[in-house]
Amino acid sequence: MAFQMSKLAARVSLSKSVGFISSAGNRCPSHLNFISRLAHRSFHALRGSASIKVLPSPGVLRKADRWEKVSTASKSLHSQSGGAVKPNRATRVIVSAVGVSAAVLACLSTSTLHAMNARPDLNLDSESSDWKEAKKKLCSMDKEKRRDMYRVDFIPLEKIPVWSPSGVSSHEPRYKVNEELNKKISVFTGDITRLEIDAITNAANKTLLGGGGVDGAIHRGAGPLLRKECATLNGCETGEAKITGAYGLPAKYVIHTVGPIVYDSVGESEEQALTNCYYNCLHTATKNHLRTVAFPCISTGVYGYPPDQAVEVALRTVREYLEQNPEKMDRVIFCVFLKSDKELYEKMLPAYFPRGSPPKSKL
Ligand code: AR6
Repeated sequence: MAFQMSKLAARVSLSKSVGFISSAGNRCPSHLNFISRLAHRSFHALRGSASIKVLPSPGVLRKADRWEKVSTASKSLHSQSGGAVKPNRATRVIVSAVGVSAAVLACLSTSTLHAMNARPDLNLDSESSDWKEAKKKLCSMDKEKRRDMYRVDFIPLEKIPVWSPSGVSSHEPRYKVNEELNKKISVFTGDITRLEIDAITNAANKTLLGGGGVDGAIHRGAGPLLRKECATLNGCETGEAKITGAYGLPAKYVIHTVGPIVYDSVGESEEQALTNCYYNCLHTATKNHLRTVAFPCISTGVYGYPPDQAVEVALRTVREYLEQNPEKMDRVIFCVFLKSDKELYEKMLPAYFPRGSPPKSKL
């Protein structure tokens, strides 16, 4: 009985702390709240029949304080109830039920507290969180801690191979062989939001407030704080680039750019605007000491830039930027989503990043 009472006391304290976790972290599953309410009601019923004094509410306590209160509360109830309280059978049934609930809840609450510990005061899911505070905290975390915060699965840089040509290129090289630059290029097929690198670039619109395609995927992955930060940037003109935190994404930053819209055919101004997108994103990255960057195929979705022309702009601009700033960038990843884009990049890369010819056989 004393054991059950101790659990009950623990439950009273825990129900408060779980309530706190629920409102702060929005991570408390509804069944926990249900158990919490059930236990609370049972406790009040028991209090009426057994004349037990209610402990002062612990309110929102620090984790250590909460556990201290739990143990004090257990002792207090134990001594108060010792022999003097003789509950009837119905009360014993209620107490047992509450005891089991408390044990289950204690386990669940412990794991919730661990999760809270891993995500200290940082809720990336809530629109009411302070984006500046969140950005600052994320920037100060090491990689292991940040990994607890990701809202999507991640792919580390080590799992993204450096590009190597498959088969013989039908294109004449347009630049000299430079093996140092070749080591900085990757082609990744898949979702850009999963890349754990310094910065991913976003094919955004002028409002920077989100949209469809890759823009939508980035905003969904990052969570509501990305939109909050974007709302402070006064939009973005075509060809420009603006940088924000990446919040729940594995990348550290998002560089937003707005590609040109192609209505009929690509003219000089569209081509220049797309060149500016790639250049300004790379420039923004290096200005912020970011050394690993991924690009989606900017403008080639709903903005209608023909992919076979866009690939040439992308490769030329990156090649020339790397030639001029070889020491400032470790890796540029061309992130392709469609099989047709993957084939285009595979076909065109040897023209912009040619490999050295293999040594000639002396036979
Ligand atoms: N990861 C990588 N690439 C992706 C992903 C992803 N998760 N999703 C799509 N793509 P688009 P745009 C590819 O239309 O043409 C938005 O509504 C996609 O296959 O996203 O520059 C903005 O808000 C394509 O190759 O961008 C703007 O209003 C590429 O990303 C507008 O679309 C770009 O397609 C911008 O249009």
